[in-house]
Amino acid sequence: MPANLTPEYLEAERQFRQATTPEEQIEALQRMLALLPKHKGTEKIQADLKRKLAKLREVEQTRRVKRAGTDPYYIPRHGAGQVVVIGPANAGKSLLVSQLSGVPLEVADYPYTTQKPTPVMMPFEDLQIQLIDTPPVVGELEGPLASLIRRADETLLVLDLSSDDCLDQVVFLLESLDKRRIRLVKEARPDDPVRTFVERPAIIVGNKLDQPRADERQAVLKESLEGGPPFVAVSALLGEGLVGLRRQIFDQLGVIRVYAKPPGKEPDLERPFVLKKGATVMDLAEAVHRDFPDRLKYARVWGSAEFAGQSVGKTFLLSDRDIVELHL
Ligand SMILES: Nc1nc2c(ncn2[C@@H]2O[C@H](COP(=O)(O)OP(=O)(O)OP(=O)(O)O)[C@@H](O)[C@H]2O)c(=O)[nH]1
Ligand SMILES: [Mg+2]
Repeated sequence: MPANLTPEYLEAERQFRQATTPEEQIEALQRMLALLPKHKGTEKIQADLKRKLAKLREVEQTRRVKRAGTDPYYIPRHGAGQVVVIGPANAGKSLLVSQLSGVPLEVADYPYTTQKPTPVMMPFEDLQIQLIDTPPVVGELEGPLASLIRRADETLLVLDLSSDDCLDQVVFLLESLDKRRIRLVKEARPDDPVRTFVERPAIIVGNKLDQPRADERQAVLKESLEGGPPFVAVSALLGEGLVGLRRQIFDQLGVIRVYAKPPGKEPDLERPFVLKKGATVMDLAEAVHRDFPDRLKYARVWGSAEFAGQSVGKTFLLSDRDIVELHL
């Protein structure tokens, strides 16, 4: 029986052959599997794809375990989320990350100051968010950095508003990301093997707002990025715009903080549970203890509920900063 492979499938197959990293290979295989017409005639191809996928995942898994600690581009996630900071040379990435985190980093007015990805923690209210400073993107985006961006929760793309090149730079960078099948967006949809792209929430940061004509350039940039990720102009040097940027970084992560309150006791406001936006009382129960979901009867919520301490069911949608008492 003929397999009747679609053009989309053949395109995914081409992507598989051209993939340069195991992550890209896995992604292309997943897409091939999703796009493969499922009938008697394709059973052998299906089995073959599944075998290849299982093999690659295994290789990738051992590679990760081995590389943790030795591969500078493999950085375990810490805190409420992982945010990778990319951009052209000298844009001020390191100074910005340093200002946001309070951790001194090497900053200099020549390119390639930063040689390898450097993770630091940025305090935000009662949370810590991981920021990763990276070496500049010069020319095409390289595989390891692309993989880092895919694994991370969010990307900050930093541009230099003191340079007339900033618009060309962002266009070029977004194109290089496109070639690696990554799209930076305002609100990312979950990864779907049928789609050729992965989406990652991002913020485009125009830095060096203190420089002459930076204002004009930021206006142009803002207009041309309309419909894409949010744009924020800052001066890392003067600390201008950084309060808003921190908030924006948190907002783009798509997480909420929830405080658990044992019945009859005060809530633990020191250690929020970090959950995905859209999480329910049930998701919190799972995060608190693996026995809780089965035993959960109802919850009381302070914050987003209609009135303080309102009793709600398991599917109640939680909001940032809710205080929740789980009743078993
Ligand atoms: N005027 C001004 N200068 C800045 C600002 N941010 C960074 N700089 C300067 O720009 C130069 C480059 O800063 P870095 O933070 O090293 O830039 P980078 O993007 O990390 O550079 P690479 O690591 O080489 O990619 C330094 O001289 C900084 O002092 C800013 O907001 N305003
Ligand atoms: Mg740097």
